[in-house]
Amino acid sequence: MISPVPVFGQIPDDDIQHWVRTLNQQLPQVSFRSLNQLTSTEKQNVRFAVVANPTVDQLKSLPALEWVQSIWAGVEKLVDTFVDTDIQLTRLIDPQLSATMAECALTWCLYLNRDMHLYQQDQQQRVWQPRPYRAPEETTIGILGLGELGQRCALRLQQNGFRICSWSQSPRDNLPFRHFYGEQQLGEVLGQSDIILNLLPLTPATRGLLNKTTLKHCVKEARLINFGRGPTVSEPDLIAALDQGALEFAVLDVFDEEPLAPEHPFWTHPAVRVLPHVSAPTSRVSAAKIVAQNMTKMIEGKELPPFVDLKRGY
Ligand code: NDP
Ligand code: OXD
Repeated sequence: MISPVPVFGQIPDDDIQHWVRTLNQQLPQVSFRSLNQLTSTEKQNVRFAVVANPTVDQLKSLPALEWVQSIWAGVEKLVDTFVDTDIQLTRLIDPQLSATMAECALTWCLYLNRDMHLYQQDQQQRVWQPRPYRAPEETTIGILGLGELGQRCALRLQQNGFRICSWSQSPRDNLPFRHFYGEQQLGEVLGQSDIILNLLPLTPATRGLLNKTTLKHCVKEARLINFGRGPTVSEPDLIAALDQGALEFAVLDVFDEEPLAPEHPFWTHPAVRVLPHVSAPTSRVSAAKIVAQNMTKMIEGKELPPFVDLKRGY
């Protein structure tokens, strides 16, 4: 019999309760509970936990913790907490999440490609100004980060006629589009992308990656979609690039500070669309199935789930 598995993190209590119920339905042989329902003796024996952006204090209250399953795909905060410990971390890899992200990427790429952002600006000025039609085949989308989400987005966008190029840490063979890799080739991908779609994880190497120096490689009036993490893009440098017309528009779902502060200039910038971190919300039902599979692997110990490389940071 394994000790109760706490579910906790910085999400509302109601959400925790929903997760607890869904996980208990998925895996009835395990007792999932919210952290505050565990006695102090039970906390001493906890080996496994399910978390959503937990605090360091919550994690420290579980001295025997060996493995954590996050219900989020991004792990930058957990990596910082776990890098000097023996705790293993599994992040959410869910085909449903990738499909949701690909749907959102397609939505916004079509929107930008058909100049809907410009027509919205025209409407505000009562300007009637048809623009020439541009087919997806005439537009190159540069995808930064070709992981679980980036690959799914690339295929969905390509199926829809867009030209794709991608950029990641390592070289790739046999892709149906051009791939670039490493710091030295970032300029090449930026230099041919009409729309840049950021799906990089936040690590020391990707923090501030899109800044006044690297953004200079962008084609004139390129549009940027940031669905990865806010700090990958320097906010002041992005605003400067938009103000100078070097970039035409930015669709931002992620920010340095979330929620975005009411006084933040992005809210009112005419060339920025603000989204409240909604491009790919976790589906509780599909994620709970994945958590249950990973938990079963951990309990049986025969085949382990994938662990995050804490040194690499993603
Ligand atoms: P993966 O870990 O599967 O993929 C990461 C990709 O980024 C890989 O291709 C990797 O390269 C590349 N990469 C990492 N570091 C570098 C670097 N320094 N230079 C170049 N490429 C790099 O992540 P996912 O696709 O699952 O998720 C990506 C991110 O999306 C998450 O970390 C999270 O921050 C964000 N996210 C946002 C959501 C939202 O709603 N806005 C929802 C879910 C996730 P390589 O392949 O060579 O290793
Ligand atoms: C995630 C996210 O990392 O929602 O899953 O950003």
